[in-house]
Amino acid sequence: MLADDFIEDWDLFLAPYQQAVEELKLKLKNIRKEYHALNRHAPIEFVTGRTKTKESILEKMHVRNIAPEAILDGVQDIAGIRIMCQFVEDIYEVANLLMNRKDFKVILIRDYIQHRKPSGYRSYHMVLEYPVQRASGEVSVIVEVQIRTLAMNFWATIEHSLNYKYSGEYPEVILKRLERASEAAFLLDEEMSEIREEIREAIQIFDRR
Ligand code: 0O2
Repeated sequence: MLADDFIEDWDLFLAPYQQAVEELKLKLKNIRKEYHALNRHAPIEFVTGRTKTKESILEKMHVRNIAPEAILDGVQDIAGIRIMCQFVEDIYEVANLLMNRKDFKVILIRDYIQHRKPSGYRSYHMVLEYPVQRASGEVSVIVEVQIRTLAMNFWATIEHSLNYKYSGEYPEVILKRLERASEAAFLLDEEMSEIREEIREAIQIFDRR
């Protein structure tokens, strides 16, 4: 059986995921606002969100050999939220904040900061079970939250584009450069963490102007 037969109406299937992404984006932006209102350093720099398209869900299922019945377990990032932070320390502050929320449940954590992927990818992933209120009642959807610094995001965005270009089969020279760039992003994060108090004060002075 094909996933296309398994899911009769894709718009209907994706609607709760879209709602979850919109609601979570708003909630996270409000956390940022709250910090600013209190004149405190906001651990969230900016938030983006997207729902995977039918085509990209089908592609992931094909590449990973996921059976149609296993779509919900196999594709956990149909709804995806990305939270960008200035400092690595902010990532763990945000993770802690999310862990203590009552409006959803954190069901899985993948810390690719402590355990960098072989590709050089670093990011903190949380999988949430998020209840969405629909006209038909409550539906629980799975949302993947990626929390990263701006440097981690820069590297991941570039690597993602290159991955498409080379279909994951990088020439040796590109592979080496990506490794070096990942190390450079790591060092940049370390340097920024060292001087974060200075940077925080400077930003607060600038914001008050
Ligand atoms: P897209 O287009 O960003 O949506 P598994 O690897 O099987 O344990 P799974 O489901 O792949 O688990 O989850 P994982 O690896 O925790 O997270 C998947 C998502 O993380 C990817 O989604 C990417 O967004 C990001 N990601 C993971 N590894 C890398 C990497 O090496 N480079 C980059 N640039 N991003 C990565 P998709 O669906 O693959 O892509």
